[in-house]
Amino acid sequence: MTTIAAYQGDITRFPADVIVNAANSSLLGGGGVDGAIHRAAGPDLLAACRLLGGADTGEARMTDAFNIRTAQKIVHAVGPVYRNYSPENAAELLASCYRNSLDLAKGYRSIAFPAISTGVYGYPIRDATKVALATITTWLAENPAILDTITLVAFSGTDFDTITDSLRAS
Ligand code: AR6
Repeated sequence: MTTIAAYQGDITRFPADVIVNAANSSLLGGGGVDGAIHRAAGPDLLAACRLLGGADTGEARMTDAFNIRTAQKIVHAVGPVYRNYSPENAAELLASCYRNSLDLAKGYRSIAFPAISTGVYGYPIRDATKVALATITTWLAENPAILDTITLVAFSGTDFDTITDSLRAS
């Protein structure tokens, strides 16, 4: 039985075997949660990311967590820029981020996701949370008893409220 939980705070300090980064397709860092993860993990993370050669929207790649001692691995997922797609295609690409991240976390016990694409990439938090929860639920049906906990990490209080509302309704 896998627990789906919500947490408000900084994902770089959240204890989970795998933490997910909301990256861009260069995988070379940026602002938002990406910047926070690179600052906390240290320069070895950038060196590791350079070797990955980027990733397309909807894809994910895994690295070590370096100086982030609360995690073992970081998954770098590239979410869609919301305005660049139809809502249906954006949802499919966001779902693909969650699915690919969960697939990479097989072999670990816990994973924590930030609200991918809902910052500078402009995906409405409520819609993004629905996609996240639907994708996680489907993945769990196909992959039972692999993970103990999947945590959705909100940075702001309003995002946390949206996520807990959606969790309660699901
Ligand atoms: N812990 C948890 N969540 C955070 C943190 C943190 N430390 N910092 C921000 N968030 P964003 P995106 C939340 O913009 O929309 C970067 O430059 C934030 O409040 O980080 O996928 C990349 O390099 C929001 O809810 O990611 C890309 O170029 C969520 O994380 C681009 O931004 C995602 O916001 C990706 O944009």
